[in-house]
Amino acid sequence: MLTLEQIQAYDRDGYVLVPDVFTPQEIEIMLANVTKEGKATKHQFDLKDASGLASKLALWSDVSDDVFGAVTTSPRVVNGVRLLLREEVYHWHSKVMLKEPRVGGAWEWHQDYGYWYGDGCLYPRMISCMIALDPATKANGCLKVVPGSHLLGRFDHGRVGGQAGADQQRVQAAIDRLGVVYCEAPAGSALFFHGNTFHSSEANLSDQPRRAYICCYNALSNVPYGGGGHGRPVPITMSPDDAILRFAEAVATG
Ligand SMILES: O=C(O)CCC(=O)C(=O)O
Repeated sequence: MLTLEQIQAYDRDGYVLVPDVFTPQEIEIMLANVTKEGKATKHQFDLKDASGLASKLALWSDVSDDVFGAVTTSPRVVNGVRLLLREEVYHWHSKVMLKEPRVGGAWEWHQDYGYWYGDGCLYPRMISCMIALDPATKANGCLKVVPGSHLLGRFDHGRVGGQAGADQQRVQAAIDRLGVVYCEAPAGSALFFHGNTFHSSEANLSDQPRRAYICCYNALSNVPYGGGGHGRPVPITMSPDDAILRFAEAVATG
């Protein structure tokens, strides 16, 4: 459960990093599911940065009856998001982010609501929760954020490499005023960030992978107009707190 201080930090900064949300055993199970043949490999594609380096990404909108679904519906994540948004939420989409050693590309500065806006969401009442599967460091391309940028409103976005990137001059002005924080994060931590928080990450030129699982949620009051968008706008049925361990046991015992 988030503390009052963590909620206040999120309101002020547009992000909050919460350590030890998942145990080393749970992270090991998630990583095994990232690397084995299945959902994470089936949906995988490359997204190039401006210099041509690629990050791998697998994205889906359904809540599957597996380890990934257990994380997406974990009360540790969903209750956090509900507390930060102060309302009921639904699952928008989830994604596995793979930054491979030495070749994993950068993510350009953007707001997630920069493009979710185009899906027909009227408000930026949307939150992402980034779960570190490896320790995320400056060297392997951890997420960077502009603190307080969630209060700037939505900037225009265009194409930068294969990605959606925000108006670079305006982003630089925001950085000059607000600064940048490198969100170095231990494995098992969860970084909650607002749909309008500016974020990016640098290429992974280290020898270590930087893998993460990001679950994204929308407020139930913010269902896109026009029938577009991601996910099914229904309240989330939360999984039991030991669901990840139970899935792994079920697979192990056949
Ligand atoms: O994985 C990263 O470093 C960046 C991810 C990101 O920017 C996003 O999912 O919107």
